[in-house]
Amino acid sequence: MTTPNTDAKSSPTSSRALRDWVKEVAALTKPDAIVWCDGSEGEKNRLTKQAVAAGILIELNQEKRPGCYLHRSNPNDVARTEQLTFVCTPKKIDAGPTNNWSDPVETYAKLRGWLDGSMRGRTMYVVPYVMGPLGSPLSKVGVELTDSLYVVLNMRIMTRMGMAALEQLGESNDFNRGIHCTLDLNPERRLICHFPQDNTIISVGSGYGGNALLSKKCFALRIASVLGRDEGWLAEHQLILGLQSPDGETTYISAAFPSACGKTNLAMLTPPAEFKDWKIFTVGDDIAWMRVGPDGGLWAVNPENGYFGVAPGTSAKSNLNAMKMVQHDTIFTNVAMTPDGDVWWEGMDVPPPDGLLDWQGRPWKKDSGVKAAHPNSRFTTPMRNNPAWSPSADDPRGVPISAIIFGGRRASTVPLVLESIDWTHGVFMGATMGSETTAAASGAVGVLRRDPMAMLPFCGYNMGDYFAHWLEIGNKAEPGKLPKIFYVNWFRKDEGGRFLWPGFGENSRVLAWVFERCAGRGAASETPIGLIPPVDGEGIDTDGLDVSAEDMAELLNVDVAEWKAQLPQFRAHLAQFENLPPELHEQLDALENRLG
Ligand code: OXD
Ligand code: MN
Repeated sequence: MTTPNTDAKSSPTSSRALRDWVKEVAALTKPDAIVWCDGSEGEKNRLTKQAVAAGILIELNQEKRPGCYLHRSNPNDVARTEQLTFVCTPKKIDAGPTNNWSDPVETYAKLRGWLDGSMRGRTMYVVPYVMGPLGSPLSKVGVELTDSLYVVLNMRIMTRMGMAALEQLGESNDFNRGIHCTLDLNPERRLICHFPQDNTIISVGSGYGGNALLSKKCFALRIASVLGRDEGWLAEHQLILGLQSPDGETTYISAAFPSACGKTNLAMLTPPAEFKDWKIFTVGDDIAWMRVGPDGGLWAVNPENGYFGVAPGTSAKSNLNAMKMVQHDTIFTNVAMTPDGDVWWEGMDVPPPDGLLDWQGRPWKKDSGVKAAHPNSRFTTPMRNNPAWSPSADDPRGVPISAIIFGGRRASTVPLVLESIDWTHGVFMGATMGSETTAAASGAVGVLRRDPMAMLPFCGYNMGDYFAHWLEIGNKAEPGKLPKIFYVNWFRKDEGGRFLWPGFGENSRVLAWVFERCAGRGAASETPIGLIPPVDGEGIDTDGLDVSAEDMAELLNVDVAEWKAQLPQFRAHLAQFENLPPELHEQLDALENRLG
């Protein structure tokens, strides 16, 4: 519906607060038109046509990839910009040492200046959306106002968007307010600002997913983590999967890994032939909202409705389900294009055809030494496209979580899998986890950074308080119902730099051990850093696995000297949190004692 104004008569919402806010933002940004998105197929078709006509989307080969389009970003706008991302709380201490902070009054004033008249000559789209299953008590409503058609079409995939959201909102004023304006994509006027006290986000100057699809990192993590702190639940950077054993028993596992460490691959992995009786179903691939349920256990929903996955490295071997799901109704961003209008990226396991255009649309040469697809190129796909999609993703109750896995990219030190001694030790493992950086955020790649619970760029408040909140959740749950906490590392290398573990589908062997531990069965050996599967084969099922006994021993080796060498880093990392809960200091002391 296109309207030049936001009167009750012409807007489809019965929420007066929403009408007033849309009116207020329109008065500031002065768009030529306002379009309220209804989420219908007709709307999708109309907006897609407009996007193609405007050159925002390129239609791909509709025979090979029906419903698929390619978007090429401005080359200066291809990843999250953490240095331009701010948490604007009245008190700086509430943003904590890991967030950029700016004063809310000054920041609002500056942004208002930039937004004034910024949508002149443009359309302002009103995108109402629900995060979480419709009608779930765990769900939340957000509304994004944006001048970007690309954002609207992506939001349509990533969230439950349109009339359903207005229905869920009803007359309420309880919704996240997100204002997004691309301005002129000038990095000098790019800012992603969060005002948790007002449940508000203002993002300007970027069209990149993590900066511009405000439902995702901005609302479902940074703002939602604050809502979770205040309302007693957790908003986490975690996938959720259902693991079905050969007996048909399903256990739900969530897992936190930093960006581009394989969450999407793990969430929908295909077990190898020897493991074909195990099945994996995807509930979510990036975000989990978790709450202690009436039974005292931890229940989780995936607030999203689609996947915004990293394309390079995705292949039939690494993620067959992803290759199938991006076959139709997918928006690709910054991948390479073949002469017949198909897509290509590095690591697809298909040789690049002649005549390829790179992610910027330039002819690409095989030996040029430059990548054809941007390393952070993406696909946006509806979650129902995934052959492994779990219908429990739509269950308003969520799913009961039996295990939480933390992990990162570590070439050394960290064993293939480790189980925490108890919840508090698990929180300590999450608080001190580290990973070598990737291309999902701008900045150096391959540097070890401590990324607590994979939330470093996404926790909207002081991380010291966040750790305390995790401990409180542990106290709130029934002790016997709390998930077990694990730590995995698929990326360990030998001295020559060779990966010791094949990863991908074979990771299901590790999940099977986790499953058995949760069922109170699998064997485990105690070490100073936690419990690991015994090396003698009682632990990880290695039947049919092409990994030597020496490599297996190395993968599960706990080198006390290496761990001792890490203690000063742990101490320095934890020291930055003034209000660190004493339990975590105690955990560090206890680890030091156990290491001797
Ligand atoms: C993502 C990210 O896009 O973590 O999910 O960067
Ligand atoms: Mn992510």
